[in-house]
Amino acid sequence: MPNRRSDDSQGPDAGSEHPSHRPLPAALRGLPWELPHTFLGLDEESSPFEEARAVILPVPYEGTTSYGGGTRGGPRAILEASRYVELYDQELDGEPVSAGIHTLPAFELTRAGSTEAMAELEDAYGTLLDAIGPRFPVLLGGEHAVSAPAIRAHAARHSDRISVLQLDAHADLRDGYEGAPWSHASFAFRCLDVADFVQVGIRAVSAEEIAVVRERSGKGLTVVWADEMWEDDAWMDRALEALGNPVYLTVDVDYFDPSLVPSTGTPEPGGGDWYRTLRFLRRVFRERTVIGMDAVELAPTPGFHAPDFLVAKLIYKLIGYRFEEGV
Ligand SMILES: [Mn+2]
Repeated sequence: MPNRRSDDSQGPDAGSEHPSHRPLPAALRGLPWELPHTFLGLDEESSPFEEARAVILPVPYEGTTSYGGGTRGGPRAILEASRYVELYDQELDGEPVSAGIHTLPAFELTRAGSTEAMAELEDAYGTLLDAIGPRFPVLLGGEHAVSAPAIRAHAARHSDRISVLQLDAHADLRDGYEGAPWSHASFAFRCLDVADFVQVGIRAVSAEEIAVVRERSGKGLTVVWADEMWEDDAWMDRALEALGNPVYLTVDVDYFDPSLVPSTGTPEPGGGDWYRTLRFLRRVFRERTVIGMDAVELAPTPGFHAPDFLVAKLIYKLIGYRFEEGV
């Protein structure tokens, strides 16, 4: 049973069962160490790779940020916050952690340039996919550029054309941005040749991008604008109808309203809320096969951890939805 030292719900005697840090000599294991900096604070013994059905891959890459920076600190802040997420999920009436969640070390990508770094990531992520088999990969960014290599690696391993569900304030359909073809503002455009897209929550696009939307609309590209999402839930049906199978989910945290997640590089008013978003995503995980996901663009604000916690809890929720039958 996965466990962590801070979970005292098992009573005062649970101390003897607390997992210790594997690399430590036996004589040091009982000391009051802090939780490991892994997802949920799980240590190696309670979340071994072999038994995990989900793997967390931190990719603290930031190369082409255009406005506020800081996404490099995203993965660490998510892991830090995740240590305080309750393991029991009231909505699911279970502990999604029982699926097994293993946190991998972070990828440190080349600084030779964004094109080189993204080529390196596509290669490394592909190797990772081959190695993890049926496990569910969860990439923690980092800027949104990192989603393109991940999507391309998934697409290369599926004979059916994959669908990408993109939760985002921005369409990211620019053909390059500020001279960088593999920019955070271009990740979706870089994948249109290998995947269909359903974009939800969009509320900031350029004239160049709206031309792409109009040209491709209904032909592998569907946009649910943020202002369509408030009257009723009809947009959920429209998004699901457009969504193929299998699905890769990319969550740019600026999808959420900045009142919930102000800690991001390019915040836009009028974004998604918590319960409506969860309702939609639970349907997605029930009605489609989600083969991988990422959460990107969190730029933590020092001393203000609510947005970090929201992202950590969202990821835990989604892992719960992914393995719902087994919760
Ligand atoms: Mn965005």
